[in-house]
Amino acid sequence: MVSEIFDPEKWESAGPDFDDITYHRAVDSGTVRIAFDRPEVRNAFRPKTVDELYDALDHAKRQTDVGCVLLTGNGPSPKDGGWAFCSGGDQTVRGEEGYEYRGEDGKTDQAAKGGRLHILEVQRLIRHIPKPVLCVVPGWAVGGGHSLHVVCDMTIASEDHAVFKQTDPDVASFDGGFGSAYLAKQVGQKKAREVFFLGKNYDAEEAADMGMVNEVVPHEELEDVALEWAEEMNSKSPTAMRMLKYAFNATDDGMVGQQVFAGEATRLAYMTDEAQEGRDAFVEGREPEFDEFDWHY
Ligand code: S0N
Repeated sequence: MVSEIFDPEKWESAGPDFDDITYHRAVDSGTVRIAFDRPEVRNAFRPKTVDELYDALDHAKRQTDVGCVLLTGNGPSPKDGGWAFCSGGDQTVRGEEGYEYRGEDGKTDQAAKGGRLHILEVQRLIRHIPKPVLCVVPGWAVGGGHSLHVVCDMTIASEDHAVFKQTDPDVASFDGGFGSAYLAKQVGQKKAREVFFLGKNYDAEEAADMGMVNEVVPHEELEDVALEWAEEMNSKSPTAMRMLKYAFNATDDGMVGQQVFAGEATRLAYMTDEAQEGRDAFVEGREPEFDEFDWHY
């Protein structure tokens, strides 16, 4: 079972198989669904989970017929029925130098040793993937899991089970980037400091009132509403959606935001006759003829 609220008839495998996440594509649709699949630990991520999440997102990014990406968590927990989107970094694999992932044979994965905090690479991929990423929160969104919801383009949450909570200072970790600074852009400085400094629980309604959740949805309808939102977004102009996402990002992303936005502008410019004349002139060893092209106003 993927999730009690997941309808298997609407989905098929999206390609690569993973252990710590599931990756599906809606039938006859450009929507993909990536889900944490460690419900017994409230979908905490270990280094392997993060690697798989990165790979799935990168795969979705490269599919030109894929639009919206849903990021969610499977559930409920077979142990106690609890629901989670993600409870952040798996604290049992956090060693003195950072994360140490012990594989099936009990040996430490050297690639994960040394405190490589690569969930931040996933955050950046969510931020820069040229498609909307909708966070679908069926239960706990905690610590690094809370930060992932913050960086997604939009969030919808279960009315019955979603709980938003920041425990970073309780476990002596701190997301000083999107998790905190960008959260403050969403909910305001005072509220963001309250979220981190007090570590209170907020239900879906409170999170929506604060401005970090777009819609509160009855639990049983969460996956259906997520798919409806995704299909709505997929029906829009891909170029407009991409440029809008990058425009929203640009004001907060400094020169990287400018670079990403400008990269898309360059790609669009390359499609013009004017750009093709520049390229052709070079390849043909002649001076370019730009006279016929307007100085638009
Ligand atoms: C989620 C909470 C609030 C749920 O409480 P509840 O419902 O009472 O369930 P529990 O009985 O507590 O949990 C059920 C089982 O799940 C295990 N478990 C839960 N969360 C984790 C976890 N994060 N790691 C490992 N195991 C977890 C429980 O142990 C329990 O197992 P059993 O059944 O065997 O007893 C509650 O569980 C809770 O508070 N969890 C911890 C939340 C937390 O502190 N997370 C870590 C916060 N920090 C980060 O995420 C690091 C941030 C991060 O990753 C990062 C950020 C920026 C830059 C880099 C990084 C990086 O480190 O990579």
